Amino acid sequence: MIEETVKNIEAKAIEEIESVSNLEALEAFRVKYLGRKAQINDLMKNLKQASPEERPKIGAQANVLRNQLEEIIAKKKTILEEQDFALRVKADAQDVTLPANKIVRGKKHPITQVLEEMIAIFKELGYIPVEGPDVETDYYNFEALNIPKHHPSREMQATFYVKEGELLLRTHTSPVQIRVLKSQKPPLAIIAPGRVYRCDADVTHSPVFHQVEGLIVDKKGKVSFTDLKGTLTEFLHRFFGKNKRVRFRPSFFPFTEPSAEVDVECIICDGAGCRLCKDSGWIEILGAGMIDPNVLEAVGLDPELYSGFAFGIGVERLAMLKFGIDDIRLFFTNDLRFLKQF
Ligand code: 2U9
Repeated sequence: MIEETVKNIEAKAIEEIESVSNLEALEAFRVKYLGRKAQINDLMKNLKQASPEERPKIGAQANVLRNQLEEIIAKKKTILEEQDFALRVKADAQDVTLPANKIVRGKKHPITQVLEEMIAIFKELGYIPVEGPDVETDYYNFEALNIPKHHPSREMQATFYVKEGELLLRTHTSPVQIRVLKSQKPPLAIIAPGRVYRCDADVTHSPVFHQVEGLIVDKKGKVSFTDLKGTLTEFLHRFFGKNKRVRFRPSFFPFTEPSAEVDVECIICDGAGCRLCKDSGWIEILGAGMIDPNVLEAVGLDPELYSGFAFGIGVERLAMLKFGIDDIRLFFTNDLRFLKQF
């Protein structure tokens, strides 16, 4: 009778364990066969009614059954846990051969690129970059540079005034150099890169643009006009290539005497003549000259003891020539279709 019940429980359990397919179902199985309300417990209750001779037999059989059920459950648990682990590994798997997400990289603005290249060249030639304020006084921007009030040359540089006749947006970076000359003793070789402002706007003029100006001052006789020619020719050769011819023409600036304008062989037609160079074969690229004695006096240097040269270069103009751009406004409208090309 008891033996039969044990066999039945065993058979049912073996049959049922087959369809247990996950750990929750296994727990339900355990509760059903070994929990408080399990049939195996009824067997133990029957023990009380059994005769003293039969009791050990029943007890032993119940224990064998309990051990058997525990073993079945433990085996199944191992199988299910392995299955579970395999499934999770599969679900978490990363395909390391997939291509990585494309990294969108920003680029430097073409003006920044050209500015940095110019600064690098002048640094190699021994010049030290200096900076100064965008808002300047009339004195530093004009007076000290030999451009007195009401002088016609002020009209060459249509000025944005912050306070009429007193404060203005610098029209060139020359005031930076005036500040250095007033505070440091020569010998000095500096460049002043930065933004400048002029009330002017068309395809070749922007109200905000960039300049690199430069200046060298030493004891009189140390730097000559020949040094100026050599320095600027070297700069242009490094920037545009050694094959480009360079020429110097006499010119006038209030802050230099004598003065020159410098042309480079046309970048587009290589000197043959085209629309850009107006069939001349040459492109005007920068201005320069020996520092005017009046400017040296203004910063407290005796023109009998000191001399030097200075130059001014428009960065946008160089960038337009380098990249073949015919409208300066493209640099300032921030159209990504334009900017992405550099
Ligand atoms: C000091 C003394 C002299 C700077 C100079 C030029 C000639 C010049 C133009 C180039 C293109 C301006 O950007 S542009 O339109 N500049 O031609 N600039 S000499 O002379 C100085 C500067 C500072 C103390």
